[in-house]
Amino acid sequence: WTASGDVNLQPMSDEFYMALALDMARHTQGQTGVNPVVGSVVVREGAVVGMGAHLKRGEGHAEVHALHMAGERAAGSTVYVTLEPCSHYGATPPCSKRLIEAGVSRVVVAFEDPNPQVSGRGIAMLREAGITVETGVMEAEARQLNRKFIKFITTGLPFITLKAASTLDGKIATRTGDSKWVTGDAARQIVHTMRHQHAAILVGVNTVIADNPSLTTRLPVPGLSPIRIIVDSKLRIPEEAKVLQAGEEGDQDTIILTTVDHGNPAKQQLLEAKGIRIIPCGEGERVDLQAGLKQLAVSGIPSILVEGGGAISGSFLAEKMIDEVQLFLAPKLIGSGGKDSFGFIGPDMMNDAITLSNLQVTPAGNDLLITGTPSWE
Ligand code: AOF
Ligand code: ZN
Repeated sequence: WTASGDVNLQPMSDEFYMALALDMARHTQGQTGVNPVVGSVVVREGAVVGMGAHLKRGEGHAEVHALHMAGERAAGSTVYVTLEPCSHYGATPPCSKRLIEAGVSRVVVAFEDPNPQVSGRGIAMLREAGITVETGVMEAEARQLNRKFIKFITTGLPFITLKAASTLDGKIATRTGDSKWVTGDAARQIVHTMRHQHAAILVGVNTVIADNPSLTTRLPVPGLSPIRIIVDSKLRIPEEAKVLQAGEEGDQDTIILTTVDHGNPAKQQLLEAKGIRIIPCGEGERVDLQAGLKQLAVSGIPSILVEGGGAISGSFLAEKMIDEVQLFLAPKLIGSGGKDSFGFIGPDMMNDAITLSNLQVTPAGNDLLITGTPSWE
């Protein structure tokens, strides 16, 4: 009966209220753009008097919503926030200033804001004003929840999730190229949730040619559809491809990463006339993925779900650009003629294999979902 459903969590502890703030933040994943997900709870004399979450970039921060709900009762309260309150004038005035003005007594923070514009200044402002500040409460959970924001704000590159769905022997299609379907419904539902939680989804042009996917989010209740990015070095994309048409809501964008030398200016013009953004990056035969990712980050894309196929997934792995792997495994075996899920030339020695840590194994219907973090040192 605790906020997180965890029976081991002490009621009326800092963790109890931080878990509630984290829950609110967790439910807004995918909707805050380049901003973090943040939740806040105001507690006074043993009662929750305010709650809030940051819902959308440009709108109020979590603490502001929570303080607004608390009104006069914020004076003398303890405020829980999943991220250090900000100290800068951004789209909104500093939350630390607002907390000081509200007369709160104590602020409990999960972790310091890695945004260089803040990084400790918010906490310092609060302490200077005589407010007791505690940090590090449920820090690991809070960092995990904002891992995309942390990568984006500290490196200027998007967080890259690699998703693949393969047979137990690591194949994404049979020897004839048939791939419908490797995994079952439950796994595919999780993929749509992943799409909702990423700013963009990326595939290679071969996947567009082979499968003509629409790459939108389709869930029992409406989800957010990511921007669609196609890696297409020679602009081979078919004009009638579904990814080039506006989605049902008509609002998702499509971007094509290509080469400077794609040699097809007429096709480029045609695509641009359809409203497709073309980013030339890389000379010669291959798209320079690193350069492309930098440009995408500058355009305000903090996270990308790479959904294949094998060649693209392989390139991202070979170039060490993956932050997280989400691998669905179907209990099927199709033999050596099948298509590899990760098409890269691997190392000579087993010792040099790409190794995943923080491994989590979750059943998804009849399939398994294995989540891990590659270590690139
Ligand atoms: C908070 N509470 O709820 C959020 C914070 O563009 P702005 O003005 O919204 O500022 C965004 C930055 O503010 C973001 O990069 C992060 O450092 C912080 N986000 N801070 O105190 C919140 N969303
Ligand atoms: Zn703020």
